Amino acid sequence: MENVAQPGQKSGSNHVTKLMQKSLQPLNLSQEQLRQVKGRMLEAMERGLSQREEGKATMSMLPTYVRATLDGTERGDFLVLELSQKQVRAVRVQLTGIEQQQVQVQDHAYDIQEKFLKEDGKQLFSFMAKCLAKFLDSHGKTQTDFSLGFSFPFHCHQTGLDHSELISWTKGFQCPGVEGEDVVQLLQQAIDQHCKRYHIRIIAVVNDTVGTMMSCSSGDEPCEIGLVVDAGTNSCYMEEARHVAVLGENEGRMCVNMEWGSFGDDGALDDLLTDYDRCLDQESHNPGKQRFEKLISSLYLGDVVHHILDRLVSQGGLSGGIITALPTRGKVKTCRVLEILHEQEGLAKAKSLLMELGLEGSDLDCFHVQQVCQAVCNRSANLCAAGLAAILTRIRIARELPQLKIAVGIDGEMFRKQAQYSHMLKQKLKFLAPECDITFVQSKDGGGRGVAMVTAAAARLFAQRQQLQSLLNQLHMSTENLCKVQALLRREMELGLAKETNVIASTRMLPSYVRSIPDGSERGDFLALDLGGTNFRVLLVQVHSQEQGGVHIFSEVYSIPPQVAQGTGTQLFDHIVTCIVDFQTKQGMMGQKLPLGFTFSFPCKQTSLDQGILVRWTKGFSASDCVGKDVVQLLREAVKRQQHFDLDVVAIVNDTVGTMMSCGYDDPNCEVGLIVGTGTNACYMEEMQNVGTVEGEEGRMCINMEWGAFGDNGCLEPFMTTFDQTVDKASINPGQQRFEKLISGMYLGEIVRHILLKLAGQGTLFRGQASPALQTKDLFPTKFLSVIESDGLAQRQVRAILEELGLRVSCEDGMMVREVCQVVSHRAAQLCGAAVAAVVEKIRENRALEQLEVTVGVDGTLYKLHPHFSQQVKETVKVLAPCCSVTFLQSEDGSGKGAALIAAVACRAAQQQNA
Ligand code: 0WK
Ligand code: BGC
Ligand code: BGC
Repeated sequence: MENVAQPGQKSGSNHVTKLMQKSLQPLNLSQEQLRQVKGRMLEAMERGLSQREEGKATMSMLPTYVRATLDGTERGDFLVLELSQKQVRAVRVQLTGIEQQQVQVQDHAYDIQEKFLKEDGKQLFSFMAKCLAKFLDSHGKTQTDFSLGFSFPFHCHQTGLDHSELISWTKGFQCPGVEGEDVVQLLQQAIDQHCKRYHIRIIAVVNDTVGTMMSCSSGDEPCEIGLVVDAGTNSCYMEEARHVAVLGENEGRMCVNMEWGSFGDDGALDDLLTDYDRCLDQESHNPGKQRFEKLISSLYLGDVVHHILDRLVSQGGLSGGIITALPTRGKVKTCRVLEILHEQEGLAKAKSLLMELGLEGSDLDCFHVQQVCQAVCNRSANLCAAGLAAILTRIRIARELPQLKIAVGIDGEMFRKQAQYSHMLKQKLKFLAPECDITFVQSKDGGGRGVAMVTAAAARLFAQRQQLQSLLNQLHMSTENLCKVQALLRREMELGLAKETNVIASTRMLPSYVRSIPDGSERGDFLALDLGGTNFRVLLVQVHSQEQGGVHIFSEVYSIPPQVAQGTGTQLFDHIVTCIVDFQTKQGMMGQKLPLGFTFSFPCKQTSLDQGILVRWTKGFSASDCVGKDVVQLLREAVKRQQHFDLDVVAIVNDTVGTMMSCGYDDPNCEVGLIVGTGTNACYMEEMQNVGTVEGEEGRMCINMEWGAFGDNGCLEPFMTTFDQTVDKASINPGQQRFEKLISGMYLGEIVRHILLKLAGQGTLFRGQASPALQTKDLFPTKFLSVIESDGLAQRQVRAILEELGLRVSCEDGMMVREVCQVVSHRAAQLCGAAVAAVVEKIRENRALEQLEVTVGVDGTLYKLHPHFSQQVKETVKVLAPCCSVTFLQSEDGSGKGAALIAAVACRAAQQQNA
């Protein structure tokens, strides 16, 4: 073999050139190979993002809980502790300025002794805390209370901005006792121990790529990608939150830490790896791991060069083949490699390196060494470009953009020391991501400033959460308080039932004169009216035997315009009769005089089934000349005013009673009626001997509790918040229906609105701007809560709803509004549950039962349509009435059917009496 040098023997230049080509060719990746790397990176990103459980994909694609780039409102004084391979840097960042945000940075770096990379992790964290104490003693004189951001450039599983578990060390760090631990806790413990003179709270832990992205962002040019090529390499970018499966969100964007260093750990790059890479990997302290990092980052490039030179020497490719092997590994530092690439001094640097390696090194050798270094760096830059191209393409496609203009924050030794590096990247990207116009923004002072920005945003979010929590705590109902409410209602029930105290009771416990639930023998056609809920309904109810199909209902919904509900009694009842005439006409029933059951959902004092004196209006009704009047009479008078028309009103029932009867028709266990809709109320079957306001001791009677008025005597004041007071004062019946105003649909939206006003007023929400829309009474119909709280509703839909109401809403605002709705409706459900518990416990005690089985017939839009309300009521009843097993049966046909059944029972009773 022509002029091949044997060990110790000189070799020809042609042979050396060939050897050089052969040695460097595998490093020279073709455009096609790079495009394949880009394609494989895209697949690995998709696998990492779509993983439902952590750690299954090689590239973890970890959520960082950094959601938004900055909005420039951040202000304050923040500390950053930044750990890197060789140093710990303490940074103090002051964000000031009225309009424009000004940033002032002070910092100091402390070298890390090699031992700290391998000794017990606690040592390392103590060392960091001691550096911080030293820094503060020299910088933080005046202030002692700090929020701190921790820049921790390692593979971590984050579950929040301030909670991060180390998955694996890289870059030569091997400290035991840290992997699997929450690094925020480890550092906080060290800081509490070594920085006793200060009160420092870690509120954010950030990967260095995220710090880089944030520190390179400016108000008008947000960076959306962070790229670090340093001892290690990695990238992060703003991904659509809906693509990050582990989050389960589908709104906004979140910064994802790719941990691309581990790309290829599943063999995806094996076809590109050279023997040098395999040797290097085998010799590393984490073989098989961080394959991409070992091809790109500065911790390894020197070793790659060393292996190539070693191979060249062993094959006679350097210093004429005299030396057969190079000294052990680690001699060639990457910083030397980068110096060798220096246009002017590079060859001289190569010479001194060869000298150090014990080689003479001719000029040609120096040139070859430079070629080796260039090839290794080129490959690093090319592979980095392929990775970056994958990110750019993914962002462009996710945002459905033909062209993408984007800024990339860059940092790390390769960028700082090798000006060519970002230039090589740009060149390659022209080919690998031609549709992208990229601006590289070099991080001025490492990620420190960026970490401070994240910390500032975290501090703002934290303060907002504190303010929100402290406000919402007022609405929190402990079980102890719920028991108190239950006991207070029980006492009011007793007061209401007793003849002597009925007038002072806030819950009037009104006898309904309904003594039993239907027994299925009812028959006939009945007319029913259902007034007092969201809609006014007129119904024809045909009651047949089960064989003949049971109950048939024909109904029509009519509206009660506010001007009628708040007009005169005459107008209201004339409107009712007009609707009945319209219904009968449509049903071809004109001239028929069917028995009528009138569901009238307002407190009426009854002395018989067909007579009810209106005690007060509720739920926004206020028609004049009705209170204190028999509403059946008012209806009959309206009928009289209507020519050629007549009605046979045989029963007036409350909607709770109608609902109980309607459900009782299917479930004989149904002895409680519950309404949670526009208003709220309940009724139940009470023992006659306990009903002091009605003569007779035998049997039972259904009592309309009118629990909406519970607390009108002030007994619920301890549970009232300022928001409840405000809603009550602004209502058309201040001081009345206090319990109803804590629970029912007519008021929940207003409670929410007043809370949002307060939060906006204190700057927690809507950037402190309470828009005119928010000042509008009844801006939030209660159905708004049901929608906002529904599971799986994308935040963007929440924001859309709020924006439709004329509010400017950030992502955080949307989340806080949802939380306010959840707390307000949860309290309502718990209070409703406490009241139901009081009723079923009363029935159980009435019957001296160990265990009571009872069904509650329920109706009302809030109970039926709110996504969580009914479940929360059930859970509360379970806790407060453990000896009662309560079934909640939703009424399908409304209380109109119940009113018709009561009319049927009344007619049957009348027939039997006349028989
Ligand atoms: C439907 C019933 C009606 C009751 C209403 C209450 O048929 O009697 O008043 O539910 O719910 P709301 O319509 O007030 O939500
Ligand atoms: C770590 C990353 C880090 C990168 C750059 C890698 O070894 O796993 O978390 O961002 O180095 O410092
Ligand atoms: C009324 C009750 C009614 C309840 C539910 C309350 O405002 O006072 O009579 O049952 O609303 O509709």
